[in-house]
Amino acid sequence: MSEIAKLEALEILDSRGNPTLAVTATLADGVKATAKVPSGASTGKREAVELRDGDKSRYGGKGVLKAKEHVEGEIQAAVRGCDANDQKGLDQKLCDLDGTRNKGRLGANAILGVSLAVAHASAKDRGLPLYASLVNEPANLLPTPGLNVLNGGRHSDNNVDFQEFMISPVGAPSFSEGLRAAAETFQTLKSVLHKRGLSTSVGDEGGFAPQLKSNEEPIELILEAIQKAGYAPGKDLVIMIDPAASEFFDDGVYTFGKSNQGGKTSQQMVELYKMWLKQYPEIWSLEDGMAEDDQWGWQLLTKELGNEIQLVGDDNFVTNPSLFEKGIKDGIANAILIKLNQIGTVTETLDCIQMARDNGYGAVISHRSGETDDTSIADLAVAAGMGQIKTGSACRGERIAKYNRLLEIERELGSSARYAGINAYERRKKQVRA
Ligand code: 2PG
Ligand code: MG
Repeated sequence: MSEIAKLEALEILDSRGNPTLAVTATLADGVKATAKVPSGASTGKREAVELRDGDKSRYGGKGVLKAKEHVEGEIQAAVRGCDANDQKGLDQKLCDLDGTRNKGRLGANAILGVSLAVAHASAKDRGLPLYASLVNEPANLLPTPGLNVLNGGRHSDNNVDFQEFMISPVGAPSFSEGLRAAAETFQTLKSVLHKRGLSTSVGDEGGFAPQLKSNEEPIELILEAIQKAGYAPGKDLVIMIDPAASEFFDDGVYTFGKSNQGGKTSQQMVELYKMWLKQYPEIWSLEDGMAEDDQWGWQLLTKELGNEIQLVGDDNFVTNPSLFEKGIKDGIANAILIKLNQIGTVTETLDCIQMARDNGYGAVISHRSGETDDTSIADLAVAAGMGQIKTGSACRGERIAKYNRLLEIERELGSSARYAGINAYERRKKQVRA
């Protein structure tokens, strides 16, 4: 048994320049590990609570000194002496100690920092990489990445309503070759934009964020870039979209406010997606196509398109096993987005992934728009073995850190490494045909 001896927390900055927590766990034998907590912008209402100080004289109220105090005070006192190798026991203890349903008392940032730092310390203590120590079965599947090369919505100040336009190198033979194809396409997209006199400044997740004429234009530009980079759209690289529709849904209407293109009902949104799929068969995944509170719209979307493409639930499931279970029963989506800080512990995150697997759902491991150089999600993606990750574009250090970690894991696994490639996509198509 390796006992937890000490917990320390530090208020650091995330990629948007807002405070977040770094937690360091030290074990009795001196082994030490640190985890840094991410932070979202387009958050689901039912996410676990990120505790902020609310003291307007510091960081506009966004400081996390209370969460730091909780880690070093109450949490440390409760978990000191606990077995670092018993992640489940630790996470249960953290949830019980908090005592609320949404981790609002101690803060999901404090709790996740501890949960993840101890996971790292335990791995180190056992001489295992994190991806191998998180699960019992051998983990050797490298995920297919979705690179968010064009940013809109809450992640940029351009006039594109939809938040993320991603490219996914499904046709590559390996993770490293896939990353290369995506990075080359990203560079080509830069010159495509540049030639048209469009801005090549980037948004929060490293994708370009130009002013465009419509919400379709990003797709056209990306398809052009894929081709110009020498790849086949729909074969080598496919498109994944995250409109983050909760962000522009109000009073039963989806309003395209940024592009000033009016409003749509749920039914009309489904019609729009159907039209896009006809026009752009390269689209194979749609995340948060409907708002978290639009249950009827989600059911309609799943009924109409669930047999054709991947439909990922993010804001509606918020990596919460009970919400996800209900969503599955209600026939919503066919995949889930997985973000550690939406739920706040490693164990509950792994439970959600297991639930996806058990129910034939896909699972996409994801970063947040506010990130640090922490690379835990790269290891989590390999541990999960579900074959998909999205962690931003091919630039910005906090995004690249995760892709680079996956390159390291691929090298470390050597000949046993497998690349998910087209598999997640094929699996869905097969399910559909069956
Ligand atoms: C999303 C995420 C990550 P945020 O909506 O999927 O891309 O954004 O972290 O702002 O919630
Ligand atoms: Mg999302």
